[in-house]
Amino acid sequence: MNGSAVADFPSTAELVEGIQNADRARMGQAISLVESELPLHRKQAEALLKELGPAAGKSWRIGVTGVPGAGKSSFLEQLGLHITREREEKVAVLAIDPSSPISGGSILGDKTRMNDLARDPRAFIRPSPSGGTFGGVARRSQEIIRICEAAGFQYCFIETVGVGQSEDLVKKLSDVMILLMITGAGDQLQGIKRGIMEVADLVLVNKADGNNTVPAKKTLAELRQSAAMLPLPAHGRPVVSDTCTSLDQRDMPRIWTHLMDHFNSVVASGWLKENRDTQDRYWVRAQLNEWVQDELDHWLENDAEASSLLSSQSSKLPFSRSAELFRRYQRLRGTND
Ligand SMILES: Nc1nc2c(ncn2[C@@H]2O[C@H](COP(=O)(O)OP(=O)(O)OP(=O)(O)O)[C@@H](O)[C@H]2O)c(=O)[nH]1
Ligand SMILES: [Mg+2]
Repeated sequence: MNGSAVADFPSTAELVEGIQNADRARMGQAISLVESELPLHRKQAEALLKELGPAAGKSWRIGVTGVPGAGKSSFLEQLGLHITREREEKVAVLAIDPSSPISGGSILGDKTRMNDLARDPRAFIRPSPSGGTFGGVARRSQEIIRICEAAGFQYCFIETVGVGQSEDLVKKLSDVMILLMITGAGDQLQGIKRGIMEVADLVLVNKADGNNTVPAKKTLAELRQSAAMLPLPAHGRPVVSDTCTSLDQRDMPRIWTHLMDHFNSVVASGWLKENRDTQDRYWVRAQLNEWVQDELDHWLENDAEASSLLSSQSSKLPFSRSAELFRRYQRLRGTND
């Protein structure tokens, strides 16, 4: 782009039109726009999302988590193909990766393991960027989901990449969480007792095929015993568990029924709407926190008095220095706005 540091995007109207036609290239540009941290882009992103607003919010959002190698990508490929081919509906898959340096390698793997789905005209796959400490996809997932919804994708799957904090994030983006498990992982059952099941609405013991069919059923039975001792999830519906294989489509109609039963129940109880409102409040605060933090950092680095107080060699205690900085910052906020 003429060597300029600011990448230019098509006009908001062009992006809106492209998204409404589910044009992959335009969707990609719109996602890059909302991921951008430049203030100029933020303004355009705000305008774009406002335009998309009325059409957005109409998909089911489904989080998929599980230890590395549990088969999340393979499962999404099969369930995704079930939706696009059998049901003739549209599917978006996003990967969330808050710890990119560790799991960057699996991103490429994800691409290869969703080969057929990636080529399907009814599917849109957005892998997580492989750099950065808190990937753009994670930071702007809410907005990316809205772009997919405005493009008519009825189902947005969000795959966690890596373990740990990503479950929490994905839970805050999803209406329903699927936990994929595998046999022979005793520590996973320990994990269940410690609370990993608390994030899950549907638990599937994957790879229940060939020689592993019987062990998978045994794992399912153990899992049900453990689950029976756990408190009910917030929506009040007991966790559903089953086995499945992600080698092909054979189990997908059954899994689909589990999912739809869940949606019917949480829509009827009013929980889904309530949960989305709670999630929206969380994301508003998270976004605000991020901007205020950026502003504060900018001030600390660029205001001469602030940076000298920060790096003060004086005998003042850190607590007093922060208190003074905070008073100055408040004064600044009071006079500048
Ligand atoms: N036999 C069998 N193998 C499976 C099944 N699902 C996945 N696999 C295999 O398990 C390996 C890991 O599968 P992935 O789908 O990449 O697992 P993942 O959970 O997405 O892995 P990460 O993204 O790296 O965390 C691959 O070699 C798959 O072919 C299954 O249902 N049955
Ligand atoms: Mg994967």
